[in-house]
Amino acid sequence: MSTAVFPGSFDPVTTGHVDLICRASRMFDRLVVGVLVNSAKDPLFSQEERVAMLQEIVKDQDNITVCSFEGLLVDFVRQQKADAIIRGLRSSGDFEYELPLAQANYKMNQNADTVFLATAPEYSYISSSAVRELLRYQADISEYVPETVLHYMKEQGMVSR
Ligand code: COD
Repeated sequence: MSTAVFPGSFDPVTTGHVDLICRASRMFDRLVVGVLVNSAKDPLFSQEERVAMLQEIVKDQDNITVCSFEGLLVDFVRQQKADAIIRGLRSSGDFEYELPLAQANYKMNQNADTVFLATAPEYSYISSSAVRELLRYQADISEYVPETVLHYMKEQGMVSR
């Protein structure tokens, strides 16, 4: 059985992340979405909220699980008995950042290669940091986040539209 881990901060999960999750889940028998604990000093959403939103989003997809992890990614990958790490590439800037990470991870665990998926063009401008910035100005983020996240933000009074 092939298993991949899709790690990230997901603060918050975006439509770009969800596209990648769906595509990766078709490539592997099992996909584990790993939410990094303490990814930022002052996250927009707690780790429990990020996990809960992701779980709601993937609830109908049997081969996807969502877990939080702390420490080194390679240790989480070993613990999950995964064969691959999924990462998304939006631009050459992402590549510059991701390549040394993938190489360092490979050096620490040769049993799990990093697999890069090119972002679908319609999501290439989307990032969690853009969502956080737009929220500060109460701008429309409906194209940036899945309905589950938008709904949660409305409930919390974080967005008005
Ligand atoms: N479309 C498609 N993919 C996207 C989009 C989009 N619009 N936006 C983001 N993505 C991709 C990103 O490229 C990334 O691959 C993934 O989604 C997750 O993104 P983020 O921003 O939520 O998560 P990151 O990049 O902050 O995650 C960083 C890790 C948690 C993977 C990293 O910090 C880590 O591994 N930490 C553990 C410690 C460790 O092992 N460090 C490595 C030492 S060498």
